[in-house]
Amino acid sequence: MKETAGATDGVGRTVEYDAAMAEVVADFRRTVEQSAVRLLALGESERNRRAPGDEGWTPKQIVGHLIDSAANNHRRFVLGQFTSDLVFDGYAQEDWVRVQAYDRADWNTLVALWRSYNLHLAHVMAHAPEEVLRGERAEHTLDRIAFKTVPADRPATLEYLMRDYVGHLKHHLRQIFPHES
Ligand code: NI
Repeated sequence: MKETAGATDGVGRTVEYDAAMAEVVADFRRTVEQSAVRLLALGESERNRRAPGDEGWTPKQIVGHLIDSAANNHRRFVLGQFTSDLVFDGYAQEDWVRVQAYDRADWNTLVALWRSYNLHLAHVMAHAPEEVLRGERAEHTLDRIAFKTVPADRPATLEYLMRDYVGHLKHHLRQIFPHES
């Protein structure tokens, strides 16, 4: 699913978002480490088979898209710690996947980059001060850039954006490994 087309669920106070941030980060790290092992074990034909999903991407393109998501959200997670708003641009996701020719990239390199980039984002999340994470921002673009959007007239938090990032990552991993929770 596109990050710009997620279902609206208000400010995200659903069961999915109730865990403490430390648990979210621990779960995120575990997901990344375990998935990296499983991704590397995929055979050549499995990596290049179209996975279920609106985009019709292969696992290679999905991992590429997740690297793009990591890169775009990296800037948001950093900037959001010293700006008062959460006003960020989206990115043309299909175009990013296309021009980077992820379908022809080396699989081991892609998975290693995906793993390392996400472990760094976990580190960034773990070191963001709680008051910064929880501070409500009236001005934001999460009605457009979030996976599960926040209405423009409701405040958003950096914590929400980080949790939403992990939710998006898991959504795409389920396209590759549909039998996982
Ligand atoms: Ni996506």
